[in-house]
Amino acid sequence: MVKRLTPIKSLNGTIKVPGDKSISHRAVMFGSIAEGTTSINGFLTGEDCLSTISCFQKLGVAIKQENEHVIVEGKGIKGLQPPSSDLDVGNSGTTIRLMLGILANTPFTSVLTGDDSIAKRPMNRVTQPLKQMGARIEGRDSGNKVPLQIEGGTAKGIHYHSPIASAQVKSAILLAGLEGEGTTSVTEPVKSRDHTERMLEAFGANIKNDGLTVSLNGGQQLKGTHIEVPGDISSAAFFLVAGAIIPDSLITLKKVGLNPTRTGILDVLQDMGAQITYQDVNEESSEPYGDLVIHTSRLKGTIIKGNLIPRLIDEIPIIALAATQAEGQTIIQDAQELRVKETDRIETVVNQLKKMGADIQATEDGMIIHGKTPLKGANVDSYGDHRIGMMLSVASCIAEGDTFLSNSEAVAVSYPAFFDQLNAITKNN
Ligand code: SPQ
Repeated sequence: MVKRLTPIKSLNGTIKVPGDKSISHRAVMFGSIAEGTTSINGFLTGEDCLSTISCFQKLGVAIKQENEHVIVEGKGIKGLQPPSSDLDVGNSGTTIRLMLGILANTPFTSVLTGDDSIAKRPMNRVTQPLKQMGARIEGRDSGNKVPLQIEGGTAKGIHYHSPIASAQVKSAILLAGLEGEGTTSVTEPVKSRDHTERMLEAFGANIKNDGLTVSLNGGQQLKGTHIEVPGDISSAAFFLVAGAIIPDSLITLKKVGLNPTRTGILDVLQDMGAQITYQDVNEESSEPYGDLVIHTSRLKGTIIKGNLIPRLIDEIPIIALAATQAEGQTIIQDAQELRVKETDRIETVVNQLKKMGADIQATEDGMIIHGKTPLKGANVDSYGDHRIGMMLSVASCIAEGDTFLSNSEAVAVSYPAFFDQLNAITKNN
């Protein structure tokens, strides 16, 4: 769908961002292999998380979803049944990679497929270690691409030294180890988001954290629990940047997840000069959260690299837009993982923002942006990538003239109410 987007004067109001995508996926998955009932509040009803529900329903799990409330009736991993048709993960990398870890311990064969974007994304980052643990996995490109066929058994514990900082890799291996034999450890080069570790503990598992290494013993039975999903900071990011770069704006974002492995965007925006205030922060719950207030701010360029990258990897498209409105140069490096997301996010960000007049160049592992440049309306494309679609929509707010966004429907992958919420706080007089 092509959506016409018009410039706006300011944004003013309060937004309850949707539930965290990473946490919503995990709540359904862990509830499905736990024993007993799991209730989930604040579940993200985006397409990706609905794909997770439908895959586990196909595996025989009783799951009832009503808007943001989900009830999962888990019967342990042994309660999973052979699926009668392919497990379609849609656009969701998290669904396929974590599910592969779970299926490494099921004594039946499953076939996993996804959309055109998933068909391009590398799976050997999880299939290789899972094969080392004993799973039999076949697929296109030697088990690197979907469709993938997996036959599990009892996974054997390994100590895996991951070449990349990836929560999906870490989680897939830990999930395989949890239901397998012996001790499983994952060591990462830089710490990735730790929702799996936190939530496994909430489900009663014993996890050992030692610097960059996470370990667990096999044969631990999860017990159903209640999960409150905080707002997704990756979704809040679009309004944080919108609030900073659109004149005369003031936005309050309610109950945003503030897990330190995800808050790199706040550190970077503050470093760039954004005025952000925290209110009602709750650090006691297993996933911290709080309200964020952002005002229009004068931004300056910055350097984003190293350990910071995994803490803001999904926010780089919208940070790049912020950088076009910042004085001076912004350099983003060490972010080569962007090339294997829903699109090659280095190429799509650079190509689409260039069409709107940005001074931005791609590098091997990031981009260089010079600001501040006025943006102009253009024909742009999300290429089916939700985060690119939302970034371009925020860009259109400050552009001169109308913007036409192709494949705008992609935003529903993680933020179905994005356009409605943007319209609700738009002030044009
Ligand atoms: O699930 P998917 O498609 O991989 O989604 C993305 C996103 O932008 O929403 C990445 F494209 O988020 C990943 C994130 O980049 C979600 C995730 C998780 O929930 O574990 C971890 C990150 O990926 P990775 O490869 O670094 O583990």
